[in-house]
Amino acid sequence: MDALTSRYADPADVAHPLGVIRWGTDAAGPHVRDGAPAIDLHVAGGEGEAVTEVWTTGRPVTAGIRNDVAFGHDGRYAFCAVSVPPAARCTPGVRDGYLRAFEVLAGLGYPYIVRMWNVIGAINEPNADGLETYRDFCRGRAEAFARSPLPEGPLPAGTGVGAHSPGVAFHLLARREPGHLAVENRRQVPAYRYPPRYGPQPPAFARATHLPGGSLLISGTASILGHETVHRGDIVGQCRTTLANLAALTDPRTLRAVKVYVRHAGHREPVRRLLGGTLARDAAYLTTDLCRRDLLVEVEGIAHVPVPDRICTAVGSRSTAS
Ligand code: 3EB
Repeated sequence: MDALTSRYADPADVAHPLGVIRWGTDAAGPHVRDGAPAIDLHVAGGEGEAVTEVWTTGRPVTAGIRNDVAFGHDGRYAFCAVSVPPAARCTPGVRDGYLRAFEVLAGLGYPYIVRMWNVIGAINEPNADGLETYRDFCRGRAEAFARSPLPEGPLPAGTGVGAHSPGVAFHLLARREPGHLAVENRRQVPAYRYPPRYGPQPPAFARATHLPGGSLLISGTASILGHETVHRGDIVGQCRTTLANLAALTDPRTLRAVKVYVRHAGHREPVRRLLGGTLARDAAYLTTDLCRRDLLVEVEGIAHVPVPDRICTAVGSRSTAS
């Protein structure tokens, strides 16, 4: 009962929206509309790709804005959204934005972050120092986790993709109580142990989070084996490996609220043909850049796994990540 989940819907049709995300063609900072915190992300290649996602547990929500962080909470879960303006280097803004979010979550009493999404403008472009923006972002996020006022806990599941507008936007889901599990993927090295060739700070996220209500929130999953991108330049191979990576966590046919991020607009229909027979029919396909130049496709979704038996729980936590 009251499992945390999301669906593509008009927020007016959802009884108690905890957070609303427009995955669309414009960016708009965090705001509260019709009693729910919301953010607009510029990640769709056109209006035809755009979707509105609504998170809910079915419980009444209190929403507000504090310190430029839009939040909603319902006694068990909190959602919050932040945007960070464009800058020559994003580390300081990302660090400060995450620390603001952590303070709001701590103040509301939801200290356990279970899931995060980061959309990053010019993600593969160099910053003013020649460091790739995604790596610059990872440094800022790592600094924030290292200084976090929140108690130690499992790393959240994550998504890190490009945006068509400059700056960084992120949103988080957090719990009042512990009891969730961080899940890793036996086919992949934990991201927090990626070697230094991928940047000065490894990305701090788990491959999935399992919640006591049974939701399995699966991170953005790509064609990575160990820590290496496989099938460079081969969209068919990348789709196949991505599906196999998902299948190591759960049956990909059971995923809901699926998002498929595709780097090249010309790959969207081929990817839909390659994955559409397996993934949910209402999966969203979004054309946007991905965090490694050689990645062509990334997939995320939510499964319902009452007992997490087939999956491996992580050894990682914030302290092993920094
Ligand atoms: C990967 O597996 C692909 O930086 O939060 C996936 C999910 C990826 C989350 C993040 C990055 C992030 O490394 C990239």
